[in-house]
Order: sequence, then C-alpha cells, then structure tokens
Amino acid sequence: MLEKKTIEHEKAVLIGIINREQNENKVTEYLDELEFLTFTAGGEVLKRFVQRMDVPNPKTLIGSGKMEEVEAFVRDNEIGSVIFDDELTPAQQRNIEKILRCKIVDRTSLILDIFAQRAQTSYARTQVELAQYEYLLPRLTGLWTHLERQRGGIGMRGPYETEIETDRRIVRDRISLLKKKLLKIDRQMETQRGNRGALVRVALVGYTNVGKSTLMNVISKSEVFAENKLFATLDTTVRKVVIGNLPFLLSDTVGFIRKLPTQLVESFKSTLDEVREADLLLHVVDISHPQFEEHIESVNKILGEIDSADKNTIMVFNKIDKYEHAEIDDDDLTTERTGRHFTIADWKQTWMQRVGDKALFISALNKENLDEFRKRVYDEVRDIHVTRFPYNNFLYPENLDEY
Ligand SMILES: Nc1nc2c(ncn2[C@@H]2O[C@H](COP(=O)(O)OP(=O)(O)OP(=O)(O)O)[C@@H](O)[C@H]2O)c(=O)[nH]1
Ligand SMILES: [Mg+2]
Repeated sequence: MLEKKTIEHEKAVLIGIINREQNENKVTEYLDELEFLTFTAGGEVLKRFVQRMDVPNPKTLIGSGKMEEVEAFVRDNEIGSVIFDDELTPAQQRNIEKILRCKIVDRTSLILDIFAQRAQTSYARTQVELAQYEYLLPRLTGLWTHLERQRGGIGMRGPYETEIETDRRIVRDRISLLKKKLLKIDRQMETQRGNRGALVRVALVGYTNVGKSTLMNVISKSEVFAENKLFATLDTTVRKVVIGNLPFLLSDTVGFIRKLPTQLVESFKSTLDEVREADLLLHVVDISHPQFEEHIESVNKILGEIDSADKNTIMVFNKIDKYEHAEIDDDDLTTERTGRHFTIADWKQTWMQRVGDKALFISALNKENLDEFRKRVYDEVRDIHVTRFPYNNFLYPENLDEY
C-alpha cells in the first residue's frame, strides 16, 4: 500500500497560470476550488502566486523570476507544500522540487491524496491505490528515460539496471496485482447487482459537495456520510426507496470534479458501473455555487467518458435556500447584467427552460419542494416500470395523489 501523505494543517501556497484558455477570473475561480481541495486535504493556504504566460516554461512551468519570489516566500514562511493547479510533467516536478525544497503537489496528486485519505472500504482503497500507482509509474523514470529506447543495448545490461528500473518493475507488478484483485471484486459486485432483480435503478450524480448524500438521506432515510468538504462519499450506497407503493433502487456515489484525474475515472470504473447501468439519472447541481454551469459541463463530460451521456436524466437544482444574486443599482449603467444578477425565476427563463419538466428546484437541507421532487421521480420511475412490466401497471396509478 502506498504511504498516505498526510498534510495535516500544513502550510501551503498555490500557483496558477493565466493564459489564452484561462483568463484572470477563471484562474481565481480555479484557485478557489484548489484552496477548497487543499483545505479538504488538511492544508492551509497562506498565499497564491499567479503568473501570466502563454507558453509555459518547459523546465519549471512558471518563469525563473516568479520562481525566485515563490522560493523566498517558501523559505521565510516554512511552507510544506507548493500546489500547482496545472498538471506538471515528471521532469518539471523534479526541477521545481530541487529549487523549492518542499513537497510539490499538482492538482492530480492532491485529488489522489484526498481520495486516499477518504477511502474507507478495502474496495475503495484498492481503486485509489491503483490510481496512485498509475500516477507514480511515469514519475519513476528519472535519469534513464532518455535511454529507454536503447534498452538492452550496450551499457544497459546486468549491473546497469538501475534502482529505478527495479522500482518500476515492482510498481508494474503491483498494478497488475491490483487489477486482478479489482476484477475479482467486480465479478462479485456484478453478481450482487444481478441479485437485486428487475427493480428500476436510479442514480444520483453530480459535482462534489452539491448535496447528493444529503438528498439520498432525506429520500431514503439512510445515513450516508455528508459534510461540507469535497469527496465525502467514495463508495456507492444503494438503498431501496418506495414512493407511493412503487419501489426502486437509489444509489449515491462518488462526486465529480473538473479535471478529475483520468487514472481515477479508470480505476473507479466499477464504482461508476452503478451510474452506467442506471435507468434514470438525477443530476444534482448546487445552484448557489457561482460556477454551477461549469460544474454541469464537467459532470456531463465525465458522464460521456463512462458512456452515460444520453441517459434519461432529471436535473435537480439543489440549495435554493442558499442562492443569492447580485443587484445592479438603477443608476448603474455600466455593470453588465450576467448570470450573477439572475434570480432563480430569471434562470428558469434561460436554457433551463428547454430542460422543461426535467428540471427541479429544491433544498435538500430545508426539505423544500421535496413533494414535487418525489412526484417527478415517481412519474419517471413509473413510466420505466410499466414499460418493463406492462402486466402490472394497474398497481401504480398515474396520479400519485390517489395514495
Ligand atoms: N444550504 C444548503 N446546504 C446543503 C443543501 N444540501 C446539502 N447541503 C450541504 O452541502 C454539503 C455537502 O453535502 P453532501 O450531501 O455531502 O454533498 P455530496 O454531493 O454528497 O458531496 P460528495 O460526497 O463530497 O461528492 C453539506 O455541508 C450539506 O449540509 C441544501 O439544500 N442547502
Ligand atoms: Mg456524498
């Protein structure tokens, strides 16, 4: 098992880059999220460094002047980790480590670290460990990478096989062992899912921290761990829920995030099977989050990666109790009216209108609009159910109020 890096209340600085793809506002938003990730991992952010550069420095990502500034700050403030929002190449990571002499973390390794901290079951731990080794493997190639193509040639035989080579072999062996272990668990889980019979399956999906587990708990009276940190849930919980007298299965699973490391999507494949095999998705969105539209995009992108983009989906806009909009004074003629100024009623007139009755607005925390939520889910599940079992449709009336 890989050693868990615990960065408890460790002092950290963040580094972001402004370029053609990400302007200053975007970078601020990304660093806000990176700070939340750092907090979740147990760190405290003392300062952010941002540099504008269109072509990143191949050796150190940021320029040498900026690096000196960071180095001085790290030295004066006993910084434990320097965290980059952008992914670093193995070489960049090594070079920067030499200059700053502290832990160099990128977004991917930070997310992996949080997953490692949060994994409870042996299943989740195995999946995270696999992702960590996949991340590690190309980073073990140190000195000898450039000779790789000539492997087996002169000077590369026998005693010249380096420690790195041995390490790599160990890591590769470990990866194939973990894959075998996961395959075995996958088969068990598949059988388990098969045993659940033909009940309609509904899956909660969404960005991390949007309130999926909270909603699961109010709907199913279960006790899934929910808190205001990222990735509170890593395992999938499945509960049988009954609305009216119509039973179905509801699953709550790992939350998504922008740039979710591909290693994680890969190794969490079987956890995500619950989503892939669902008949209906409830895409939960935190409408009070300023970047909720981007969150929807990130989630849709990952759904695409797991072949679930075209599934029957209800959009559940949660946290309406927390939603606030900015006001523009009557005499202010310069401020451009943007999404920040919309009320929820305004939002409903935007693209959300096209979502039609597949959009719901609720507060899972204050239990607002849950009746409407139940009714919509009932209707949808009922439709799927009666298509599947046409002979017992009389059991489930079209109008839930008849109960
Ligand atoms: N104000 C408000 N807060 C909410 C609402 N629903 C959930 N929360 C809070 O949002 C935080 C995250 O909730 P979770 O249910 O853990 O979110 P999740 O989507 O399961 O998150 P992950 O498992 O981390 O992906 C918690 O602090 C909840 O109390 C809501 O309707 N309104
Ligand atoms: Mg959760």
